[in-house]
Amino acid sequence: MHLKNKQVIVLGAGSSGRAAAALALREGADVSVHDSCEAITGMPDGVTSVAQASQATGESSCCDLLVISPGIDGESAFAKAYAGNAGEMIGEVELASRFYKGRIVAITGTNGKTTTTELVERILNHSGVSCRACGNYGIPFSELPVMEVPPEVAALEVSSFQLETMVTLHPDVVIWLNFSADHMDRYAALEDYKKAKLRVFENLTDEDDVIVRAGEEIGEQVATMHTFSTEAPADYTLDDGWILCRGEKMTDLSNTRLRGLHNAENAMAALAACASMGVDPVDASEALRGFAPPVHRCELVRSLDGVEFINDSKATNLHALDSALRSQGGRPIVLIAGGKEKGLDYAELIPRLKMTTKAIVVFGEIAHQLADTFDSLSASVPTAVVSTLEDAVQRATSLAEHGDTILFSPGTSSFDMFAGYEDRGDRFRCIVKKLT
Ligand code: UMA
Repeated sequence: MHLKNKQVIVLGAGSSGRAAAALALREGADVSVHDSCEAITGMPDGVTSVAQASQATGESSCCDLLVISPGIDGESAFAKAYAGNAGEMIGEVELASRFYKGRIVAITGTNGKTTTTELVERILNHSGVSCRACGNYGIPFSELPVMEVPPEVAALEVSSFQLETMVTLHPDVVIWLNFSADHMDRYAALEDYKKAKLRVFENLTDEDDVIVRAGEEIGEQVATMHTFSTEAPADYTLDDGWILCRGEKMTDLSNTRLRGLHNAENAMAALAACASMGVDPVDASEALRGFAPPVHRCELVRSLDGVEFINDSKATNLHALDSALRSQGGRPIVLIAGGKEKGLDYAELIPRLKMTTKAIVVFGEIAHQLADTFDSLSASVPTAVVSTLEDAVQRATSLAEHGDTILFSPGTSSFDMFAGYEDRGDRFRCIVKKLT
């Protein structure tokens, strides 16, 4: 793709917009960044900033290439106003892929993407192949092609939002971890969310590899398939704490800090992807020693009077909440859940809640809705409604006894009360650390 002297509009002045603008500028384009916010800061010199952009601004703008940020819905009137006068509309990840010359391991799924992305990055770097985590997690993908020495491999976490606007993106390896409902505030139907995610396979050939959880419905693929599962027959399986590759012992998970079945599957997926990239299995297993999962994902904050406080603020959907409930080693759970309304039906978790929790504390925009949903549990599992996270921690602490776990796993987004899941998890950690 040649951008010299082309008019490029980048829609969205967040981290991906900034990186896309810098890349287009480096390629010699005439770049402007438009955003509906009050004021735009931090853009590279030479980029024109257009703040308070609206549908009307879009209708009166024109460009050769429109690069849209993942947080902006391509179907919104705002985006469509710009797209109507653009030669081509693509996303930031697609733009980066047109200039990045290395190999790509694309990681998608509803949950576990970030841990798996970190694992792929760690294993490859340990094995002497330079790799950088980027995309939905880590740095924006567009930062890679402008590096003085770009890494040989991009461990590219891709969200459905980023895949919606891909055209030619062609990963060498795709990891598909799992699929369940999420982002129902952006998609009209679950099928639309899945359709966006499935686009990751669109340009694969028989020279590529797909790593997929056994039983996932991803359709026919021309690439070579490798399966993993802790429950079903697969190429990578779990036996007595060991990851087996086609029946042969490969990695002893007790040498790592990865806990829970979901993390075993994340490790299997990363090992399989790295094997496809030619990494020796012994090197790969060594790289996992001492690996600590990223914060906000079933993170043990502290133990106080025999009660464990777990921060799982990253659980922004029900699949993640379900995984957390399954991963507490049988300790009775006092669950703290709730947050922004995003169209998820917590009723599907009732059987699991009945088995694993002793009390539930709900807060946030959907607190009362959740209390109604959990009403049928009230005989065995009482639900308390509170208004702040501080109150939620206090109430959960008063309900927990020695040997219990207080699990903060909201099951939905944080934007009703916080700047993001990190902010929400940091607040939880801070409140818990102050408990006496
Ligand atoms: N904006 C408008 N008009 C609108 C809507 C938004 O101008 O109608 C502007 C906002 O004012 C803001 C910008 O668009 O300035 C935000 O763009 P963005 O949300 O795409 O934010 P970025 O900072 O570029 O972050 C994005 C990803 N965000 C989303 O997908 C929502 C980040 O994923 C990603 O890390 C980053 O690019 C780098 O690639 C975050 C995320 O929450 C972590 N992802 C979702 C998730 O994991 O569930 C998919």
